[in-house]
Amino acid sequence: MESIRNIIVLTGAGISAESGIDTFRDAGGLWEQHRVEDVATPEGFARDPQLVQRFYDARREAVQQVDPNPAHDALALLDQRWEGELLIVTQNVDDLHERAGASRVLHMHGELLSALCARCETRHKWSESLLGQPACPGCGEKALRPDVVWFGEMPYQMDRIYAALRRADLFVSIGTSGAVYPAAGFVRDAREMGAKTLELNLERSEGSYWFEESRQGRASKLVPEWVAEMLG
Ligand code: BJW
Repeated sequence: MESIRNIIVLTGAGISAESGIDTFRDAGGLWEQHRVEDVATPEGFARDPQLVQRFYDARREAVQQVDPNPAHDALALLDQRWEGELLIVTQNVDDLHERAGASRVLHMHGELLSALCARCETRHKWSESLLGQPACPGCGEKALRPDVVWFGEMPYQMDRIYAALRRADLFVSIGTSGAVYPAAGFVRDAREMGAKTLELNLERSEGSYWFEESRQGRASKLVPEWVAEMLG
């Protein structure tokens, strides 16, 4: 541990599962309930905006009813105590890392509690429904969409993520299936750039063989254990 100063943590839906938020690809997950092409692509939104707005309205409402779990709490503690560099890159669109008290958080797939104006491209904090086509507070156009990254769109702040990967001594992946790029490729990038790699997941992920170490179990158990090791 002594050689580790800069840490990059990637989180996915599995870290929020024990807070009561559905994952995507587990049994009963969101992609069993909805067709990805319909609700998570720009083409699906163009075809049926109301369907997509309803899908995200329901999730925006649900996320405001749940609380962070011990895995979010442990990462927030690491954020508060770790003196080296730390970046928590989350694929999650919930705000549970922040509500647990973490501040070094980057939402690469956007945020449920934000709306993006398709006209003026401004992002606005948003906790209400988008179904009734409210006007953009910036430009006044009725062009607000969920501020999330759909398939075929560029995730947020990739330059900042790759810069952190280049500096990282340790890359830790938590609760993600490794099915979606570019996040699924970060482990390879991190290894090539010399970082140690660790996976914490309920089961081995699709890219598990790329990690030097993989621990299986619930995030609410594995993450506090790992953070305790790091903080000694
Ligand atoms: C627990 C647990 C517990 C459960 N404790 N663990 C062919 C090859 C390569 C790439 C492509 C390709 N064809 C197309 C692409 C690109 C495409 C892609 O990856 N497609 C794949 C299907 C192959 N990617 C894109 O289009 C991305 N953009 C892009 O590539 O731009 C170009 C570019 C080029 C070069 C550099 C950079 C960019 C955009 C992807 C956008 C993804 N969007 C979504 C929706 C966001 C909004 C929303 O929430 O609705 O993001 S899809 C969905 O998947 C969501 C998630 O963030 C993402 C990842 O899911 P995650 O988090 O891994 O969840 P699950 O459910 O899959 O896994 C949960 C895991 O937790 C499981 O392993 C469980 O076991 C575990 N678990 N309970 C611990 N208690």
